Amino acid sequence: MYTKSEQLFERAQQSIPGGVNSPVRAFKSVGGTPVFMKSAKGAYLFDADGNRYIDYIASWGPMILGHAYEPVVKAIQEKALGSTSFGAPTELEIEMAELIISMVPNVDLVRMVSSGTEACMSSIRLARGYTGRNKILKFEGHYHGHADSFLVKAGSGLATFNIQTVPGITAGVANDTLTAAYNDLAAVKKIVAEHKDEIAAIITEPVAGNMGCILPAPGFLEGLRTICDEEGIVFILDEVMTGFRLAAGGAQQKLNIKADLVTYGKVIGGGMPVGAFGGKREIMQHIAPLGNVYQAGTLSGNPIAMIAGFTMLTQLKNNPAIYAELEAKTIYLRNGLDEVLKAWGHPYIINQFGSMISIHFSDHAVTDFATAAAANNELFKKYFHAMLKRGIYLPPSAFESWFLNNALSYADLDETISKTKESLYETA
Ligand code: HOZ
Repeated sequence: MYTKSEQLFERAQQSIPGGVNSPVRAFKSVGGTPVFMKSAKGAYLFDADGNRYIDYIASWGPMILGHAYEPVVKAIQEKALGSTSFGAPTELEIEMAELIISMVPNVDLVRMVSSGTEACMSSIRLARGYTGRNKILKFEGHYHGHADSFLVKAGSGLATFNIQTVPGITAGVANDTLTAAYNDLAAVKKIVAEHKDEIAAIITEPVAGNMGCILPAPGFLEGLRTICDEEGIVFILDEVMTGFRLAAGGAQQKLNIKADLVTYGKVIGGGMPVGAFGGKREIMQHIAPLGNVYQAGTLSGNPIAMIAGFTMLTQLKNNPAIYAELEAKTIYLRNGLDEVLKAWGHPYIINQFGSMISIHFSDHAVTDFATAAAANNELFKKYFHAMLKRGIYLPPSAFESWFLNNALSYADLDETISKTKESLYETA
C-alpha cells in the first residue's frame, strides 16, 4: 500500500530532476521518500496523506511567526487584486527599502532581488566592481546560494551529497574563490597576505547554518572586520538565514558587528521569493543605474513579494519581544534535548544561537566544516527518520540548521523532547 507521498514522488521523478526542485528536499542523504506537503498553519505542516508534523525548518528560516500568518496572508490577497507584477516602480518598494534601512544597521541603500542566491551573487559582483579585484574569500561549509563562485567547498546540499567539485564551474571561477576554515582567523590572515591586493571581498554567514548551526568563535567576526579594514577588502555578511531572525537588525545587531554589504533572502519576503543586498552608500552607488556594475530583474520588487515582506517585517519591528520569546523557546528546547541526550549516554553536541539550533552526534566541539563532517551522520539519519515517523519534521540533513518559529508552543517543545527520547533509544 503506497502512501500519497510515495505516489507523488514516483510521479515527480518522471518530470522533475530527482523529483524535487531543490536537492536537499529529496531526502537522498537520509534515505526514504520525501514528504510532500499540502498545507501548513502556525507551527504545523500537513502532508499529502493528512499527517501532521511539528515544523523545525520554517521554510529554511522565513516563517518566524509561523505558517499562514494571517496579516501576511490577508495582505497578499488584497495586493493580488491590483496585479501580480508591473515591471515598473511602485511606492511600496520605497516603503520596503525605508523599513529595511530603519531596522538594519549600516544600510544606506538597498536593492531588492528575488532570492538569496541573487543577493549574494550581486554583492560579490559589486565588491569586485568597487575594488577592481577578482578574488573572494569564503568559508568551508558556508552556502551563499548556487552562483558559480560559491560552489567551492560549500555547505548545505553540497555537503549533504558530498559534492566536492561541481561540473560546469570553470577553473577561472574556482581559482578566484579562496577558502578557509570557519573560525580560523590565522588561516584568513595567511591567505590575505598571500593574495595581497587581489581579494575583493570576504563573505561569511555570521552564524553558520549550512553545516548545522555553528557559532562564530569569540573575536572571529571582529577579526575579519579588522582585516577587511586594513586591506581594503569589502566585508560581506550573508544574513539570508540570520537577517530579521536573530534580531530585528539581524546578526549585525545581535553580535554588534558592522558589515560593508549585507545580503538577505527568503526571510525578507515572509516566505515569498525575495532577496536583497544593501550597505554603505559609497559602495552601493556603483550599482546600475547609478554606476556601471550591472544588476537587474523584472521580478525585483514584485508587489506580492513586497507586501508579504513588508507586512512581516513591520510585525517584527513593532513587536521586538518576539525575539526574546523565540530565544527562550529555543533555550527551553536545548535544555530539554540536553537532558535526554545526556541520559542516553552517547556523544552529542548541541549548538544553539538565538532561534537556530542543531544536534551533531559528535564527541568533540563542532566549530567548522571538518568537525561537522566528522560527526556520526549515519546516526543523524536514523534519528531523523525516527522523529519523522513520530510527527517531528527536522531538516533532512545534519548539514542544516533547525529554525524555530514563534507559533511553537511549550507543549510542542515538550512533545519534541519526549519524542527525541523515544527516537534515541530506537536508533542506538
Ligand atoms: N538551501 C536550503 C537550505 N540551506 C535548502 C533549500 C531547499 O531545499 O528548499
